[in-house]
Amino acid sequence: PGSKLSFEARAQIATNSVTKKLFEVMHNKKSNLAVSVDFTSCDKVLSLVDKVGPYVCIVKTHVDILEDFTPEFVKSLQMLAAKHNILVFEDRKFADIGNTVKNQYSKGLYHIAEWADLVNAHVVPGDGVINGLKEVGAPLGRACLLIGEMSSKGTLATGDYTKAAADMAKAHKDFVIGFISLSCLVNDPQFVHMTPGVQLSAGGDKLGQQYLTPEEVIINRGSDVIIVGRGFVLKSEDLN
Ligand code: 5BU
Repeated sequence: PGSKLSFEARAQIATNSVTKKLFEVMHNKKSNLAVSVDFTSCDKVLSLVDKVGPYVCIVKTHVDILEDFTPEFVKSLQMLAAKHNILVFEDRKFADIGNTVKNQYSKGLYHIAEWADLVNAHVVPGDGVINGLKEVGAPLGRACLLIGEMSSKGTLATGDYTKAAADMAKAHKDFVIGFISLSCLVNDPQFVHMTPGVQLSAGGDKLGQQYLTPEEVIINRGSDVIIVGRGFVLKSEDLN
């Protein structure tokens, strides 16, 4: 499954500027690794981003788990992202009516739209969630991934739900640039597929996370980007 085109060729045909930049970064850095920096302190996040910067195409954040968040954190993160040529993906998983997600995206403590190249959204509300995010994000040159599948045990995002997510993405190609999924959902080289729940050996954690191997995800299932958190980070130090 998936596109057989190179990331370089996909960058050339990409119509969305975030897609284009992502494929260029992936081609130039020869990396399809997104690191999920799930620390709860800003310093730990920043220091890991600086260390892995040369080797990754994306850093994925959960800004709402930081215990010492300040606006300066965002400035430092953006400096590191520029230094290492990385895209920033805030894994916010928006899942409300359009008017609410608009505010969650642009306001509150985090002003996510000001610094995150990419965010993601659940499709359970219907496409109002996309329209709300788009009103804020499109003028800023941001983009969104839809959650078509999840890595966790017992996920309800399967079958018709996944298919509906794919259809929603196709109907919003100006702002939705792809999916969080466990495999290639739409065989269109303009869509990017990113897969969490990846470690070098298959398995899981005590809270229902399930891991596939990079080989399974990229080669057998045709995804584009592996998202790795603890498999990458916990080897050297505890996440918290
Ligand atoms: P891990 O440490 O590699 O298990 O971390 C996986 C990350 O990806 C973590 O930040 C999750 O919140 C995120 N994630 C996921 O694991 N599974 C999903 O289906 C989605 C996000 Br969507």
